[in-house]
Order: sequence, then structure tokens, then C-alpha cells
Amino acid sequence: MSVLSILEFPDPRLRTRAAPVSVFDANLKQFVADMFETMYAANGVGLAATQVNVHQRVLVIDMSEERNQPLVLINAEIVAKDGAQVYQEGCLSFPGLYADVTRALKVKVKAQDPDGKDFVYEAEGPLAVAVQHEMDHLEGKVFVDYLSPLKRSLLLKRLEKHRKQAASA
Ligand code: GNR
Ligand code: NI
Repeated sequence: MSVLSILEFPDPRLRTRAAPVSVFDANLKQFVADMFETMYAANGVGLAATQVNVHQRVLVIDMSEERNQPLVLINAEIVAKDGAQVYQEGCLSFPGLYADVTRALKVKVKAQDPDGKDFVYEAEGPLAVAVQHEMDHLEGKVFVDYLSPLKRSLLLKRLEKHRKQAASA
């Protein structure tokens, strides 16, 4: 297993659209294990393959306090969504940055597991936020894309400041 390095904004590779997974082999299972190791090491609740510069439709999530409820969605597609919620989001590709984003309250996704088996997964609340946030990464989309230009530029300036402080510490 290995901890992979996470791309940070404004890395243009974060804008890549991921391709569907077509080969469900031991390499894929190894990659999923590495994604979990990377996500847990970074104290994240989710991670999309895009963030580790692998442009295939793989995402992992674990919203549990105990870090023992791993969820893997491969080739996930939203088949239904309902309602709306505002949630303060963060992203491992934007260290130290948080902003309110409005998304669907509930999502129903069709996905495959690491063996290529189809399943349907329904999520609500914070878990539904994570599913939508990770699916966006696979489309090259990031949470600040939802903010108004004014709010986005304010936050990105703050991110720069945070980076400079981290670099001089
Ligand atoms: O660790 C993460 N926390 C988080 C908090 C609120 C909404 C979404 C997230 S996902 C994020 C990890 C990440 O960047 N995944 O792409
Ligand atoms: Ni993210």
C-alpha cells in the first residue's frame, strides 16, 4: 500500500475528465487500497482518483467517526436526486479553505464495486454531499466553481495567504 500525493488547486490536472473503468483487475483493487490509505492519512472523508492524478472514475468515501465504513463507487452515475441542502465544504485540494455549497439532499447512484458488480446506492445529508463532491472531481469540477465570482476570488486570495504562511513556518 502507498500514500499517494494529492494535487492542489490551481493544478490544471484537477480539470481533467475521468474515463470509465473498464478493467476490474488486481491493479484496480490495489489502487482502491492506496486511495483509502491516502484519504485516511490526510484525514479526509472522501477522495476522487482525479486528486491523485489518475483519470479514471473511481471514488472512495468514509464519513464515519471510527474510520471503518469504507465506500467505493466505480463508474458512479446519479440516477435520481431530490431536495436541497447547504453544507460547509472543504477539499483536500484546497487546504484550509471552507465554503457553503448548495447541493441535492438525497442522491441515488448506480455504480460498480471493485469486482465490476453493479449496485444501487442511496445517500442523504452529509454522505450525499460527499458523493456529489467526489463525482464532481471526476468531471474536472471543484467546489469553488459553485461560488459567486466575488466570493471565489476572496476565498482564493485567502488560500494564497494560507499557503505563504505554511511555506514560511
Ligand atoms: O475531507 C473532505 N471533507 C469534506 C467536507 C465537506 C464536504 C466535502 C468534503 S470532501 C473532502 C475530501 C475531498 O477533497 N474530497 O474530494
Ligand atoms: Ni475534494
